Amino acid sequence: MLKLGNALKRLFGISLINESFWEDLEDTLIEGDVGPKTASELVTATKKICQSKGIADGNQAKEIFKSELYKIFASTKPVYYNNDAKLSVILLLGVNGVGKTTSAAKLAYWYNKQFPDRSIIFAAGDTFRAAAIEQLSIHSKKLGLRIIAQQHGADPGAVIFDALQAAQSSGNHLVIADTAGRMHTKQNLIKELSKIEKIISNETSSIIKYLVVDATTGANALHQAETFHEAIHIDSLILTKFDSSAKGGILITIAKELNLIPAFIGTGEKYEDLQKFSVEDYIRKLLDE
Ligand SMILES: Nc1nc2c(ncn2[C@@H]2O[C@H](COP(=O)(O)OP(=O)(O)OP(=O)(O)O)[C@@H](O)[C@H]2O)c(=O)[nH]1
Ligand SMILES: [Mg+2]
Repeated sequence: MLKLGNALKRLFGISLINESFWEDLEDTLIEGDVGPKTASELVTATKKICQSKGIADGNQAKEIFKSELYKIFASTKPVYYNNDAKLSVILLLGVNGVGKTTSAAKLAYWYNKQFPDRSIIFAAGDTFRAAAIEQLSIHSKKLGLRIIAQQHGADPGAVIFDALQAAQSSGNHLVIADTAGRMHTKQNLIKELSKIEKIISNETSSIIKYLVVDATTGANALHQAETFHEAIHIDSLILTKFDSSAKGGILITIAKELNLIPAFIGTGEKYEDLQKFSVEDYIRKLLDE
């Protein structure tokens, strides 16, 4: 499934480690979208332990490497909707085309199955792109869920405010809010997100901010996560397009640098193509399967 995994398994498959092994490992990690700094630190730490323990066998080195990987993920914790609060909001954020709207629909499908007695509505918070409202409306029809929308160009904060009012008066429990794809370099757009968050926090403290990140964008995904996290504190990621084309290493770097991991991964375009992210599964696929 993951290109990085294939390369790592091949590399650790050797019986005797030589000096070029460590260079190859670092190159492999970087090629698999692990950032250069993280790759270098991982290799240095693994090499040091292997040398101190006199390990020269690929398979044993793999186990040391694995425990170094686990250390990176040890303090990360994904955030999920739980049905405790009377009203909760999931806000989907991210740059253009990463899969926010699709993920909004997949999440609605997911939580509808998990908590059938909780009612979900959509807020069409992407008022910037002309077709965005229609795109979410189509999902809402297919899923049989209500959508709160205004016209193209309306204030997204006002749409989300409307959705919160509608949810409160109809007794809905979860508002899943789409937003416009923001260029992460535009500070003014990111400031706008703080305004949306303020509107939500006036109504409920149960808000989950998911940054949607495209797994195929590589190093740029770290930059996106850094910028959004600094601007508006992200709770977890949704890593989309984590199917055949993804190299898979970027989430190691994001976990190490920002202490953020995916709550969910998207593995295709259908509603069912959303899975909870599991560190154990990820590391197993990377090194063992
Ligand atoms: N293979 C694959 N494709 C995906 C996944 N998630 C989304 N897509 C596709 O990516 C494209 C963009 O998805 P959207 O949900 O429209 O992305 P967006 O972030 O809302 O885009 P903007 O609103 O334009 O910023 C669509 O063709 C989706 O079908 C995924 O997990 N895997
Ligand atoms: Mg969209």
